[in-house]
Amino acid sequence: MNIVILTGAGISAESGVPTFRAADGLWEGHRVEDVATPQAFRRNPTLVQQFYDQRRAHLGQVVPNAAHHALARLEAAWPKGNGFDFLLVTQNVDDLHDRAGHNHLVHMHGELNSALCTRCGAANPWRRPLLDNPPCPACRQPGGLRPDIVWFGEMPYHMDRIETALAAADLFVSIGTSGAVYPAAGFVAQAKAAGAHTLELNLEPSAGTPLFDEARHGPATQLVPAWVE
Ligand code: BJW
Repeated sequence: MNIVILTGAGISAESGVPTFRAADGLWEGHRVEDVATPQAFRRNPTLVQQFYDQRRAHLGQVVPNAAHHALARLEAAWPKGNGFDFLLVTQNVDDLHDRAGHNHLVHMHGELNSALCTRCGAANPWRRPLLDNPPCPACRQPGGLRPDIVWFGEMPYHMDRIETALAAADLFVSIGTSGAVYPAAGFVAQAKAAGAHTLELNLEPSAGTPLFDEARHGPATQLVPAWVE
């Protein structure tokens, strides 16, 4: 029995991390699409570094919620090997799944706690501001570090591992995502084509709801523990 779980911003909402497409999804008046692109970074690197520096700092004020903990319990209890596998794919760049405790987790849109060197390509663990243009810890060159975030038009991470897991999935569960951003929005169709049962857990019906075999709507901190137990 292979399970693939996809999470989005909705799972972290009740921890106090804002979602992207809610009424409050603006950052100081900017749409995410205006700060989360390579073009925005070229146009105004200071603004984009500030956006991510603030969000990285905010991680210190939030903790995993009941939904993150329920998924960690599920992974710990899930048999592995001999036809059983577990993969948690998150679109989130926060570290709340990591802190809840996972060994089978991929961050497809990158991580706030990582800095990518545009000169040598190293991904460096990173907790401090990037605004001051610190040198890369790997190559020592200054001024090349950017947020290790997959922006619009860039290739998401771990696609080979995700596609392999989807092709073998028996169960696909999507939690707290609007289904507005590809390629993640297409995972339900890929899992279904592979013969998986598909379940959506989201606050409200999403763009993708009709594609799922089953949908349950409500807050993640209630839906996810109830589904896991
Ligand atoms: C709750 C809740 C609670 C609230 N409980 N639920 C035209 C057509 C098709 C595709 C494209 C197109 N034009 C361009 C594209 C491609 C583009 C794309 O999809 N654009 C769309 C806007 C159309 N995609 C890309 O460019 C991607 N790369 C790519 O495609 O490369 C080529 C490729 C080719 C072939 C194979 C593979 C790749 C890259 C996408 C990068 C996304 N980056 C962002 C920002 C960076 C991260 C950051 O700054 O933090 O990632 S965008 C933003 O959206 C962020 C998120 O991860 C992502 C998804 O958002 P999410 O998580 O769904 O959040 P929301 O806010 O939208 O939804 C929250 C949901 O939770 C809602 O439904 C609520 O109801 C719910 N909720 N509270 C449960 N308490």
